[in-house]
Amino acid sequence: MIRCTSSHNLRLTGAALVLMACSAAAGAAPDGAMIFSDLCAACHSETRLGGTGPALIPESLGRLKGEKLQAVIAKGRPMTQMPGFAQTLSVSEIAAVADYVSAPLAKAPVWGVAEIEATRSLRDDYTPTTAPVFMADPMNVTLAVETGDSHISVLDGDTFAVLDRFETPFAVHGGPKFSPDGRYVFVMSRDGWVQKYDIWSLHEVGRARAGLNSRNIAMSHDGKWLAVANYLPKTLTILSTSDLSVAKVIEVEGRDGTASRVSAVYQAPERKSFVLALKDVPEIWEVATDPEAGPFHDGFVHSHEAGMEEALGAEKGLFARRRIAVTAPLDDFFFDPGYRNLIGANREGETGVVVNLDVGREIATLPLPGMPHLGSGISWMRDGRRVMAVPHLNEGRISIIDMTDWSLVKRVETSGPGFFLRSHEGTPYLWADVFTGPHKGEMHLIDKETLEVVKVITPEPGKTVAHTEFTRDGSRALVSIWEDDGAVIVFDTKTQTELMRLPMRKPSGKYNVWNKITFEDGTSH
Ligand code: DHE
Repeated sequence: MIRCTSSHNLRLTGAALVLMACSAAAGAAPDGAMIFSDLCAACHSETRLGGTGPALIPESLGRLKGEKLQAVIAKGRPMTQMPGFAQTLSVSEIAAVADYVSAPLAKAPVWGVAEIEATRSLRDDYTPTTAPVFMADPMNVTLAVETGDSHISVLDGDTFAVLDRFETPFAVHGGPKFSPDGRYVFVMSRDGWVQKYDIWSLHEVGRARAGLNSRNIAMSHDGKWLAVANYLPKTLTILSTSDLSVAKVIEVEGRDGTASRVSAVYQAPERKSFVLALKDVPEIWEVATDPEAGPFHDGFVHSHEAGMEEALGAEKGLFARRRIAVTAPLDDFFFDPGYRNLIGANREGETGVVVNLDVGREIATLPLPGMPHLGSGISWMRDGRRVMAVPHLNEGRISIIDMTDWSLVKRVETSGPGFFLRSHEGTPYLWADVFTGPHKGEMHLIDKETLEVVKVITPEPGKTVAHTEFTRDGSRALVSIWEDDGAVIVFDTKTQTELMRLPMRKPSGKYNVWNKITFEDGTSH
């Protein structure tokens, strides 16, 4: 028997301890898989697909790789269950675990109807009320997502009192989606969990894991279905909003059979459909949410001859699917208010495209260099013409596009790359943040008529200040100090003075019920 002298934490099992200590003594590279199994699997699961802790696969880790990932393993994550392993593992062992979790899974995991159903749980302590359990205006309720400790604060939109603060799944991303009457809200995490919460009862209804790595969710025009765009597996999951049961899992494959991730899915209420873009294949799909829909012809083949639908594979009815070919896969997109046109961009490209959804083809290109963030696009009427504004993720400017002739009206220079843009018909300004770089604490107010920056607010120099939401009447703007010991600041939109500061844990997006369910000009999808 080899006697080893290196000291390892005694939480390791005997077999792992002997193997690791001996491999260190023999100069062999540490075994990341074995260390993972011993120290990490209890929370993140042997499959790496997540348990009480998040999934540890490249799709979920995203930009968290190399030294950054090793630092998280060494130091842990404050305010979470993730401990630091610097005292337990050597530098090379930490690197081995980081390499192990950064490697793609050997086999694509199966995540179909049965697997999703097995995760679905409805709260047995939930009893729906017949009226809101609070006095506040339910239409002015505003949710603030706190990513620092995975909670959502439910705010009274008049007094800003916290009506409830409930726990969410880890790493909520994208806008929560409200039922058309504003009573229920659905929240999605990057690990594919969908949570249903009853705002009137201030109570969670239940949750289900609709994917293993997901992008965003969309609500159908009638509030009956929730679409979940997934990266892993390459599917679109459709859940029933009533009890989160699976209505359909659609395998996402291009016309040539290539499987694809879904960049994002949005509802197109006027069209009674979901519209999604495929990330790995140059196609847009439209999926009907109307039982009377169709026949849906593929955008590739335009034949309206009677009797040709069957031969062309046209689909009818609920969840009928139509494909539209585009020049390059789209990462992100936006619609005109009538949902006739989709404005999309591929983040690597220099141009955006306008796709007319009625005729099923591209009709214009847009000059949009610099990673446009179309998911944050907003539009409004200016001088009788509708214009849209888009921030860029790697350039300090905002592009303003005329939505009638698709010309570039102006590039508004800001002090750094921004992430979110918001406005409201009750304010003459766009509120545009700077998310990265030395000016990350600056919020630009841009006049919607002159397109000039009229004011820059820096509520807390040096801290990230991002994402604005307005109250129902637009008289108040809520802005996040996007830090662990952060806050949501309430501004008077007329005077732009600070009225109040609500302490929060790394607050990200805020979402006002009224603005969302009425598709208020100036709000995101
Ligand atoms: Fe987001 C919305 C894509 C990184 C916070 N983000 C969205 C939407 C898309 C998107 C498609 C619209 C979904 C919706 O609301 O239905 N986001 C992407 C990316 O591709 C990107 C750049 C890379 C990625 O990792 O996915 C990205 N996003 C981030 C972040 O790093 C942010 C700042 C922090 C986080 O929580 O991950 C972030 N994204 C947000 C937020 C929204 C969002 C808060 C909702 C904004 C809204 O007002 O609706």
